[in-house]
Parts: sequence; structure tokens; C-alpha cells
Amino acid sequence: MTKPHLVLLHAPSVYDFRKEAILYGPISDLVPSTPIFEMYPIGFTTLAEYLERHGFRTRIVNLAVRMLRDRDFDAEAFIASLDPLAFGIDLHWLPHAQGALEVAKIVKRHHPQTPVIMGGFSASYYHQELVTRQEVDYVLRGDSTEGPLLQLMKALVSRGPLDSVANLTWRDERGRLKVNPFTYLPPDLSDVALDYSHLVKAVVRDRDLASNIPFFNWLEYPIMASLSCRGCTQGCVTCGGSAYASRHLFGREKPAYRTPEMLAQDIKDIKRFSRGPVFLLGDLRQAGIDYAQELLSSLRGVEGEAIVELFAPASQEYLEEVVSSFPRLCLEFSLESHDPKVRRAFGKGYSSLQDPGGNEEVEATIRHALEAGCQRLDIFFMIGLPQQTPQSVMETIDYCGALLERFGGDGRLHPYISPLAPFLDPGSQAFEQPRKYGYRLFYRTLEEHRRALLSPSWKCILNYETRWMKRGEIVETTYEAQLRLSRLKAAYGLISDEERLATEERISKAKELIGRIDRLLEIEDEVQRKGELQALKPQMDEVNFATLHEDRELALPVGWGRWNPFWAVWLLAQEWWDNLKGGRRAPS
Ligand code: B12
Ligand code: SF4
Repeated sequence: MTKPHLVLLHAPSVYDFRKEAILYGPISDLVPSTPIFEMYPIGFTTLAEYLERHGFRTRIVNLAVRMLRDRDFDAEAFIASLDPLAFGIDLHWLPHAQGALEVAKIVKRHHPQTPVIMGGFSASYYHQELVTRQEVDYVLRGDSTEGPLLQLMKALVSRGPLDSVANLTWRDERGRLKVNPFTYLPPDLSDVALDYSHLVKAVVRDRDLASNIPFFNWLEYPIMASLSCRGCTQGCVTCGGSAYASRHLFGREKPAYRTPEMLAQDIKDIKRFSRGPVFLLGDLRQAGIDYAQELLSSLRGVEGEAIVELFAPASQEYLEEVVSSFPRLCLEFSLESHDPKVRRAFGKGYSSLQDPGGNEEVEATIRHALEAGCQRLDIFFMIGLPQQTPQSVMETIDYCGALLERFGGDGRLHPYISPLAPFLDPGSQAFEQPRKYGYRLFYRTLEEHRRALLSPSWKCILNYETRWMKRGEIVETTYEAQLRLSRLKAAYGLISDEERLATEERISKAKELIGRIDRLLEIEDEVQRKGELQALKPQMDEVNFATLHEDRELALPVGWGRWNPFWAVWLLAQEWWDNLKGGRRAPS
């Protein structure tokens, strides 16, 4: 096993989640992760592939998954046993503020001379605050850091100057803050490869399957993502990856797209070795309808499940094309609210164009998608939006009932609702100008968010409330809305009665726990307060995982034999052969 030059570490959101007593709430119900957000950024895969292509051995270690899968896994001892030239830690999602910094401290404890590099959206936002911390040496800013990371690795190997490393924030030998210019912002994604074969090979080379697993139950549900772009054309006001945020954070005026040919090839490559669903991230129409049509026409009749996103209503013709390319299609459409007024305040203006007062365009899209033969249509709603009251949320549930009555007869339409949690994204319009959008922020700095993550319940972790809903109301409304939605779903056969009962039981336990935690927080004596909260940990953990939705519901059915064994064996053989030949050329 050759020593890696760079180890990329992904932390759990809260490092000591196995010890800390925290009621996380339904913050991750609509993503494949558990509430400790164990999924590492896709960027790990593109960074590793890019560095390897340029001769730097890179190893991915998903500490969060290893800690989740094995209660006795000693993350600190594992980190101590590694000895690379540098460590990279993602602080992409702000909910990792506590975990990522704690992991950086552990790295420094055992490897004081080894550089710690951070990157990701949140690291980019908080770059200056980060490098004032002893545990962080470098931050690479941007939504694309393949080039700068290579420059930095080369500079570290040659002990060369750091002033010319693009997008780098650092401290010089006299401790002075240096913010290098933001000069690396590729306009397209032609030099980036989302190459999962690298992952398979890394498993053999490092003899370590567990560290490469993207999220807890990925082996059972091997969903793979393909990436059409970096950046976004949309203006959702709470989103830290919106067009506004990309422009202000990264100077990105428009998204960088992967060409339709390259994206089609990525999808075919995925399908060659995995039989799990492929998730096409981002609405394919963002680069224009011609782009989408070119991609779709080169992908006619792709086998297996595919998940495709709609950011706005779509025409009948487009939906028919998508279905003919992906016969086993799951469409995802985020409406956020049934109420066009709320949706507009959130930054989704489509209901104001042809249909200012209603949902005709939305409903036409649903009808066309189902008529075209889409196998499943997931509709998402959110709680915690501008102009949205508890009453409005309940009306959203009524609207779900109306949609199910009209379209839900055959079980293909699945509505979901979840809170905007745990954080309003830094860099979003609402975070930057909270009052304008009716938000009140409780935490602003990275340190404030880090501390907040150790609070005992998601009600205290939430970094915002709105003019229309206090934090407590967001929590109560979420639980009430989900109770009602699960009853509706059971009535339409989308979940079984046992699942409904299990959901109801979990929600009632969670509500009771929130009340008890609130009362315990009033205890003045810190030792007593902490002790009593700690005593609740077993009950908190019972409801911590999948509080609201049964995991089974969101997951698409994955057939027997999730992997193509011949392809996997071929990749493994290639890696063994490379190793026999002495591996790829490494930099001196
Ligand atoms: C796709 C996506 C997802 C996918 C994740 C796929 C994945 N594994 O990465 C899914 C749907 C699962 C998801 C989930 C979540 N997401 Co999301 N997601 C996005 C989206 C739409 C695109 C991100 C993307 O693909 N970027 C491109 C890829 C290739 O690059 P990358 O992974 O970002 O990595 C590059 C850089 O960030 C950087 N980098 C990243 N890590 C590191 C580490 C080092 C050491 C270095 C040097 C560089 C570096 O370099 C990489 C390569 O160039 C963005 C919005 C947007 N328009 O950008 C939101 C976004 C990133 N997500 C966000 C959030 C909040 C979440 C959730 C927390 C939501 C929730 N409560 O459930 C979860 C967290 C999931 C988890 N960790 O378990 C916020 C983040 C805001 C913030 N600052 O915290 C964003 C900005 C907007 C949003 N609200 O959706 N998400
Ligand atoms: S939430 Fe809105 S702005 Fe953000 S990535 Fe999704 S569509 Fe784009």
C-alpha cells in the first residue's frame, strides 16, 4: 500500500455524536444521510481523480460513515495512524462546523507539522475566520478547487511560494492574513471527471471499503450522482448556492456546465457498473432547452432508475422526451409551498408569469408527467419560508390531499414536507439581508454556529426564525404537518398502516422530548442540567434517525444484484496491474 500524498477526511456534523445528547430532528429526512450528515461532497471524488491524474496519491476517508457503522471505531487512533503530506477536510455544509473543526484539532494534535487544508462552500464563506484558528492552515475558496489544490500540493512538495496559489487564504510565517486573488473559476466542466471507477480502484489499493462509502446505507442503496453544472440559474432566497450567492461568493456570473456529450458518457459509465439509481443533479434545462434535448437524445432508453429534477414547470413535449430517455424515471419537483405568494417571496417567480393567482402550470406539469409515463413524481414542500404562517403550512397539506385526490390513484405521486433546517445558508440573500426577507438570525459567525450545533435540540440549533413563525412554531408546525401528511399517505396507500403508526409514535416521542429538553434548559446548575439531558440520550437516539419519513419511502426500489460484477472485477484487475507495475508516477 503506497503512502497517500493527501488524505481527504469527511467529519460527522457533530464529532462526538455517539456521546452528545442531541435531538437532531427531521433535518436530513429528504437526503440519503442520517442527521449527522455523513455524506461527503461529490467534490471529493472530482478532487481525488484530478490529483491522481496529476501524480498525487489521494485517499478519501469518510470518518462519519465509519463512526456510524461501527460504534467502537476509534477515529482519533485512525487519524493518528495516517501519515500523508497534507490533510484536506471539507467544510462544505455549515452543519459540519463542529465536526470538521474537531477533526482538524485531532489532526493537529497527532500531526502538528502536517498542513490542514479546508474547502467547500462554508469554508469559502468563512475563510478568514477559519485561518485565524490554530487547527486550520489553508482554505481554498470556490466551487471549483481542483486546479488550486494541485497548485498547493505542488507548492507544499517543493516548499515553493504560496502567493501564486489561486483562491488560497492563509497566514504567512509572521502570522499575517493573506487572501490570494480569486483567479481560478473554470467556465465549464470539461476538465473535471466524476469518475466512480477511481473509487472502486481506491477500495482495492487502500484495502479499505468502509472509508470510501458515501453514506450509511449506500451499499444497500447505491444511488450515484451525475453533475450537469456548478452554480445555479435560480434565485431561491434561502439558498447558499443560488445565482446570487455564486456571484457574491465566487464571482460566478453563470453556471459552469458539463457538455451534453460528456454528461451522457458519465451516465453511461455509471450504468456500466452500478444498477442503482442515477441522480442527474440540476434541472437539465438550465443551459437551455437545446442542451437538454441534445443530452436526452443521446440517452434514449437508459436502463434502470434515473432521478431528474425540475426547477420550474415543464412542457408536455419535454416531459415526454425525458421519459423516453429514462423509461424508469423519477421526477423531483420542489414547489416549496402551495401558495404562489409564498413561493414568489421565496424567489420562485414562475407562478407570477402566466398564472399569478394559482397553480395551473404546476398542475399541468404533474398531469403531463404522469401521462407521459413517469414512474414516480416526488413533490417537495418546505417550512420556514418568507410570508409562510403555520396556517399556510396546514393549507399546503390540504393541497397535498387535493393533488392526491386528483392524481394519486395509482401511487406514483409522493408529496413530502420538511423544515428549512438546521440553517439558513450563509451567502444566501436571506442570510445577508435577513430583515428584508422577514428573517431573524440567531447566529452569524462560524464559531456561533459551531457552538449552536452542540445544543440539545434542533429547536435551539435552528439559526433563524421568521416574522411569521418563531422557532418553536417552526418545530411544532413541522411535526403537525408531517402527522397530517402521513395520515394522507396511508389513506392513499403510499405508506402502510404500520409505517404510519411508527411515524406517529416517533413524532409524539419527539414532541414530548422537545418539551422536556425545554424544561431542563431552565435548570441553572450546569452540572445538574447536563446530567439530566445526558440521561435522555437513549430516548433521543431512538427518534434521531428518520423521525418523519420512513427511509423506505423516498428510496426507489433497487433490484437484486446492485452491482455489475464483471465491470467491478475489470476495474479491480486494472488497479492490481497498476500496483504490480509500481503504481502511477508520484511527485518527488
Ligand atoms: C447536489 C447538492 C446536494 C446533494 C449532495 C451531493 C454531494 N454528495 O455532494 C444532496 C441532495 C444529497 C445535498 C444534501 C444537502 N445539502 Co446540498 N446542494 C447540492 C447543490 C445543488 C450542488 C452542489 C454540488 O454538486 N456542487 C458541485 C460539486 C462537484 O462540488 P462540491 O462537492 O461542491 O466540491 C467542490 C467545492 O465545494 C470544493 N470542496 C468541497 N469540499 C472540499 C474539501 C477540500 C479539502 C477542498 C480543498 C475543497 C473542497 O472543491 C470541490 C471540487 O471543486 C448545492 C447548491 C448549488 N447550486 O451549488 C446544494 C448545497 C451545497 N447544499 C446545501 C445544504 C444545506 C445541504 C444539506 C445540509 C440539506 C439538508 N438539511 O439536508 C444536505 C447535506 C447532505 C450531507 N452532507 O449529508 C447548501 C449548503 C449551504 C451551506 N453553506 O451550508 C447548498 C449550497 C444549497 C442548498 N441549500 O441546497 N445537496
Ligand atoms: S435551492 Fe434554488 S437556487 Fe438553490 S440550487 Fe436549488 S434551485 Fe438553485
